[in-house]
Amino acid sequence: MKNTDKLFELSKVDAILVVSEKNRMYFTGFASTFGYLVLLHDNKSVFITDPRYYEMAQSLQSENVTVAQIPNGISAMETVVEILAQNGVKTVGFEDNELTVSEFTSIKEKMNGFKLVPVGKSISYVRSFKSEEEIDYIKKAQAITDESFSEILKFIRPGISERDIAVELEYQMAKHGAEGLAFETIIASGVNSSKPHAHPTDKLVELGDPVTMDFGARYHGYCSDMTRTVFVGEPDEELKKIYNVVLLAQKMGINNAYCGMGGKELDSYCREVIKSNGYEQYFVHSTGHSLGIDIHETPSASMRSTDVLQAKQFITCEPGIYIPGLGGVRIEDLLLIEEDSITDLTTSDKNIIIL
Ligand SMILES: [Mn+2]
Repeated sequence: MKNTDKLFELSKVDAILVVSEKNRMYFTGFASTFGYLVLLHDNKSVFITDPRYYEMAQSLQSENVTVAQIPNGISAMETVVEILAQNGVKTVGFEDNELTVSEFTSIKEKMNGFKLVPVGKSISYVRSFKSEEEIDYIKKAQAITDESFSEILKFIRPGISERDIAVELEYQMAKHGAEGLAFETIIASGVNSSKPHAHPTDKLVELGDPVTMDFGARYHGYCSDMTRTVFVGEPDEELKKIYNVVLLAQKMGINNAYCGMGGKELDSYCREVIKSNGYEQYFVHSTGHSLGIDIHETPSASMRSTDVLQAKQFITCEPGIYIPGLGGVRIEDLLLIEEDSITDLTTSDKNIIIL
């Protein structure tokens, strides 16, 4: 179980009801499709589940964690309410950023004796600081991603489809130890590469095509994320120029990154390079985001970000230039922020690769 002192300090409630699968996974480290987690002060918690998970969930049982099974004929929420009442709870935090309106309505109905307080932001903030264990999982996920990239370079050639590349890349990640994907693999070749989040199609790779690959693995529930654009045969001069501008922008961001900087500042380092080369209107997304159990977590690096990049947080650095009708380039690395260092966890080459 994760320590919840910081969360209670931020959210100022008597208890927190965790319903979402990912937050249950975050706090307990236990993967389940059904369960309710009641967090109480002093790091106490109750994990409520049904018979499918009850036996497995016994591994969580400790001095601080009680595992409870929903009694026959009693609803899960009745069990929750009983536990809250037994502990003298009056205010209950809920995941306002995870619940559907109908889930919230139902919870509100069944918990009419309690004051409900939104704590989604506090949970996201606490989740943004990674433990050593979480850092190791993300490092391993990134290592799998890098290894798979070096494998896919041997596979890409004219006549192969975007879909073929996606399938092979996903196979390589699985073979290197991924338990799943961090998100749906993006493969975009030729003119498709001007669409930053293109889905892989049956289009065949042709000589001169840029091929953008944005992909990530999942390891112990944690994500990685990287992007490379490679060329199949000698590219058009303009695409080559764009590649070098994106690379320069990305290096400018990474080389100037430091613990305590604003997400907005990191974004501006990259954006300025692109702007001074005349491509400002073609950099259409933000510079970066953190990740963890979710592929997009706080902090973020964008023109509007108010986040400060702090130790034990992650941030991607992924500028891009996309010109409709011509193509696009994106280069993305994953950075780990520490008190006195920034580590680029993405080890794959990013000098222009012409296959
Ligand atoms: Mn990304």
